[in-house]
Amino acid sequence: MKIDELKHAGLKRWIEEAKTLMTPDSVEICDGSAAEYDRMIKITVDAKLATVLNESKRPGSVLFRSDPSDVARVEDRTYIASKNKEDAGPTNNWMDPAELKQKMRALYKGSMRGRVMYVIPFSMGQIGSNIAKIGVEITDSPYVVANMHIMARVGTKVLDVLGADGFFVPCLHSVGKPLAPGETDNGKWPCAPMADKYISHFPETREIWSYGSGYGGNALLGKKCLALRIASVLARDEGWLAEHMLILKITNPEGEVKYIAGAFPSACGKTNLAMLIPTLPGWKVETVGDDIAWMKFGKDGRLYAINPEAGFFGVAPGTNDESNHNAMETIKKNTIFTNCGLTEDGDIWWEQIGYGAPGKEIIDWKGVKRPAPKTDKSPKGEEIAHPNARFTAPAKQCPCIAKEWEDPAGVPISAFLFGGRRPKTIPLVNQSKSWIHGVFMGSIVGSEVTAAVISDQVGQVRRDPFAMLPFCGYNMGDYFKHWIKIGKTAEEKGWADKLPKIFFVNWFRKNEQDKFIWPGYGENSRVLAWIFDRCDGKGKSLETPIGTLPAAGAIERPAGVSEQDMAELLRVDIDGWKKEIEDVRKNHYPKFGSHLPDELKSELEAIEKRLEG
Ligand code: GTP
Ligand code: SPV
Ligand code: MN
Repeated sequence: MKIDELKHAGLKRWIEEAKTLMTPDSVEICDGSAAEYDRMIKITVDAKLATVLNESKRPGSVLFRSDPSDVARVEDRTYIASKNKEDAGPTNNWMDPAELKQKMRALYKGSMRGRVMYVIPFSMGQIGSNIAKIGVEITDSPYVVANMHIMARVGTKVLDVLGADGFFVPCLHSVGKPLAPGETDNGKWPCAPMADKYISHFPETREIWSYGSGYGGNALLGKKCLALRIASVLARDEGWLAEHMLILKITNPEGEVKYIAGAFPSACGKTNLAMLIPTLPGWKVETVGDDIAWMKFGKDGRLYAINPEAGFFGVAPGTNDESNHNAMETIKKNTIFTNCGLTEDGDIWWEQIGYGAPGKEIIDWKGVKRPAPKTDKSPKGEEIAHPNARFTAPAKQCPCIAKEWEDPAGVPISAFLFGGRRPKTIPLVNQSKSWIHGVFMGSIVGSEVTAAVISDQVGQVRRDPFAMLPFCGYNMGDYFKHWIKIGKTAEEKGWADKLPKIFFVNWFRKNEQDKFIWPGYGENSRVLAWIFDRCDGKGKSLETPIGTLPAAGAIERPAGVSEQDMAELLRVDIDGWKKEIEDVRKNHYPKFGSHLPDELKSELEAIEKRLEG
């Protein structure tokens, strides 16, 4: 399709502007076909950016190695450029939109020289569903085009729905590496130096401008940029929720079904929980989504969630047949791997894949030949796969995908889970006493920073409210208010009892030897079963100053967890909580100033009193 054949005048104008600014050699409008996907892969293979994997081991799959400066999201370089700084709030980087655009225009000038400019029409959510949103990404990266084919619904059919005057979010992307005449990438992942990378959002005009990175959430703009940062602003304005949440379907031995949504920060277990195989007999878990949930009230007063994505961009290391069998099945074919190891027999490998690498040598994520590890572990800093190595795979290949995963009406949510990596203090599970107590607890979630972000804070605990710290497109204090408002809306309409119940979980408590106390993964089904029962007002429980915990024996002990461990996992550590709450009062809540809702101040005082008890 040619630009002239486009029906949408605004889209046409925007493409022409981008072309004039970035001066690509040519422009291609993506149709979303399988042939197009294959062509993108061929281009990257010819440029030595991708290696085709062994067809008998990993059919239809390729491995990319990125630049060492371009291996994860870059929060320091991510901007919310609202007109007023206050609207971006204390947790986002801000710059004046006009100033930022001026800076970025200078970078974009000529940045696609020697490259093709691809125009990718995409839909987040089922094409044509009234919850879905259309975006159009302009990019000079065939890697991005191929990934977008998997992660979103792309192509001509999206343009048909967009029509002549439909709303779309313009998403501008350039890797920021123009090519001289005759130059090719020749095996070197194209990107710009760190100081020139910008992942920018203009919430008022619903625009995304990304420059200089080709990796993950920095470059696949439908995901974090549109479906969370821009969508959170739309959700605030329109009365719905755009959240960093997995969605799972759980069936108990009696055949009763519930849907649970869970927000954990990046690399804290969403994909794994969404695909879990219960160790508890008779229970079943199926996947609706593994990263993002968009939720609206249904006519019956329940919150209905859709997964706006079409694929998984999952953390590779730690994924194995035991921890996540369903993910291992999903990535058996038609998968794009990034920053994994490459074995002698042409397959991928990573730390904790469950087996040592075959053969004598392996190529690590930097492209360096190394002795093949005999076990599946490597010393810290010497990993064969980058700790944020990822797989991109179609959701429909997942053996436990729920049959309703593409239902445009969504699934009704019974429970919200919040959690993070907390070596101490936070118990295995804790139910909130009310909606507002749940919002309070969501607002104070803390977690160790993981390799999903380039940061010198990796391993340190930071507050990550609702697992949305890097993804909220507006003032986080106002975001708390929005959650409170959702509760009030339900109350006013007589739906309060239909609101999801709110729970806090922590699979990551450690003992003195720095080992996880809780086995996690499939054993998390024991906690899900208690939560399931609590949603029906069942499940033996205990009222405590921090919330409602399982009574002793209410969660059956998994093998390898001693009675003492179990008591520790469910202990209310009063002194630890006093410190936690003191930190919230002194360091966390003051950041939000006048944007902090009074309801949360009251909750803070109430928990302080209960802890003094
Ligand atoms: P993003 O895609 O970055 O949003 O991450 P995610 O929240 O989907 O995390 P994911 O499920 O990919 O897990 C990240 C890492 O945590 C992997 O290495 C997992 O093996 C590990 N992990 C997941 N669940 C558990 C658990 O229950 N216990 C322990 N100890 N580790 C877990
Ligand atoms: C995350 O960091 O939460 C991810 C990976 O899901 S990325 O798409 O890179 O944001
Ligand atoms: Mn994520």
